[in-house]
Amino acid sequence: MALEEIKISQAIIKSYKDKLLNSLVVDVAIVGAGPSGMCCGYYLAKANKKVVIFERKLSVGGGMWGGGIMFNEIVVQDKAKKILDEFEINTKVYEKGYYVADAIEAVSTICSKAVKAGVKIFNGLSVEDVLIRNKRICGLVLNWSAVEIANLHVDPITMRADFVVDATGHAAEVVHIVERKSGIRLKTKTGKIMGEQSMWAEVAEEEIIKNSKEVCSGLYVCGMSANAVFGSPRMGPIFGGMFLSGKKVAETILKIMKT
Ligand code: 48F
Repeated sequence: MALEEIKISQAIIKSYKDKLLNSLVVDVAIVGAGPSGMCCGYYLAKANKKVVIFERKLSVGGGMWGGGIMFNEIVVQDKAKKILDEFEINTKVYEKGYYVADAIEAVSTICSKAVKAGVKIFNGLSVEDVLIRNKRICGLVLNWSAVEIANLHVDPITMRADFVVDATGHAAEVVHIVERKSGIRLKTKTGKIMGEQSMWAEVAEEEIIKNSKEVCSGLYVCGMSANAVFGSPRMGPIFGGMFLSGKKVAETILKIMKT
């Protein structure tokens, strides 16, 4: 049978169109496919929720591919090792309480498990704004990253979600948009984004768990975004907090959905 280029194009266009149309109204929309966002998505999808992740880059994985200074190994502590075990990611004991894993195995496995659990990941799409109704964040405004990079004057599209998660890492981009445009008081001590503090792994890994929560009605933060918004330190290439944080936000949202 001869392969027809037009059929190949039709197959891609039709199936992407269906996937996108089916993702315009969801339970949870996550911005950023780094370790925390993918982990959050996995636990939500495992509980049969409709979840999408929008990722600016072509690649998922955020800051995890490069471990520390591009030595592609990650470190996790006791509490988080259980999550890596659940994902069936190999770990080795480095010293008591310190485990190492291959960064490539970690990114690719978490992504695969998340997608197989039902998460739809849209790469190459950037979130440039939010929908706010009655002071609740209830959707996202999307454009191709290529449009953003080329600075083209092209209007975006929108999607709705019952819950939105900012998993954009150090930049906390979604919360910045809300702060800049809405005047909504955030649930931080100051009511504003408090800003990330200098590196202190132990404190950062403790605080990220309590910071992983709702920051204003409808909008949750997980991963490094949580510490940036609530004024906690960064932690460097220990990734346990990222997984635990994504899981905590998923569990929090699931609990609210049940009530
Ligand atoms: O930065 P990132 O990996 O966030 P994370 O899950 O993990 C942080 C760690 O990688 C590391 C660390 C660990 O100790 O400190 O930094 O908190 O992934 C964030 C993802 O969000 C995407 C970005 O390309 C990256 O892949 N992203 C950021 N802004 C947007 C976005 C946006 N506006 N729209 C779509 N994607």
